[in-house]
Amino acid sequence: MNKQENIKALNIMIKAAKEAGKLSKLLQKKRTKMEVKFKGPADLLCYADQQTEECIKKILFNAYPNFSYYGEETGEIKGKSNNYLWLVDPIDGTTNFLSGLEYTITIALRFNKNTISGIIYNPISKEMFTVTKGGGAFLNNKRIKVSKTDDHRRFLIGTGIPTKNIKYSNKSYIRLKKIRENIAGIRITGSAAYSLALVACGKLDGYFEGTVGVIDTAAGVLLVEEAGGIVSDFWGRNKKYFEKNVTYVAGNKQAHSYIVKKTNKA
Ligand code: LIP
Repeated sequence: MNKQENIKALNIMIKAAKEAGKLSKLLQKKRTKMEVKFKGPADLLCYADQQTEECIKKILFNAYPNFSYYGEETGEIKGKSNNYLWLVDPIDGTTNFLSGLEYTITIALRFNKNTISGIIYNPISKEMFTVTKGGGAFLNNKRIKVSKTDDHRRFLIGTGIPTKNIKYSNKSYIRLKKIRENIAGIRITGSAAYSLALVACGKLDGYFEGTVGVIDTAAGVLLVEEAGGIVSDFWGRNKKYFEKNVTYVAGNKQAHSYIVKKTNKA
């Protein structure tokens, strides 16, 4: 796919996210009447997840009927093209959504397992984060960069407390304590995608979380990298590792190395 074609695919993702944003906001007004199922401990599923994903799928398949697809609720749909794959999380932050809080919609396009473009949309704040590989990261069409904060006492760092694999959670509390010790503050947005987007635009200096899937993070990882940031696993290793062990550390250079250093002391 050349640059033009990648931009065309990005515009389809933006259209799908905006339609899904309108629908999910309408559904959020009926959240107290919605049936909620449990996919696992603190891992909620509701009617809006499925309806919003159907809305996105329709727009993506209309434009690219041969691409493969993997969605948080639908799972895998093999297309004629195995090279191109959509990754879709229709509501990242379902627990937030069901409580009337902000959530995000995230869509990424992969070519041969590499993310080439993606979006993260917060329909409540109307923040549309967009990114193409080699084309930079943007918020509402304005170029964004990670923060320049280099004094750890000023760091504001995002995270999430794991729900899946509770057995890991003790370590995550030790990790949180180590990282929290000498920084300005910790923020839990409830959406891995939104936390990565906030790092990319410099509102958070760094972010770390375990047990979050590539569907939540693919677009956000490219966004942070195109905004001049660094992403690795808890041990500072590259994509081959963080997508397998689903542990993520993202940030500007200083915040990233600070978190990895502290993580390894946990
Ligand atoms: C959520 C992640 C969040 C994590 C939650 C949950 P979901 O994804 O975005 O970072 O802390 O446990 O995994 O389930 O709302 O798509």
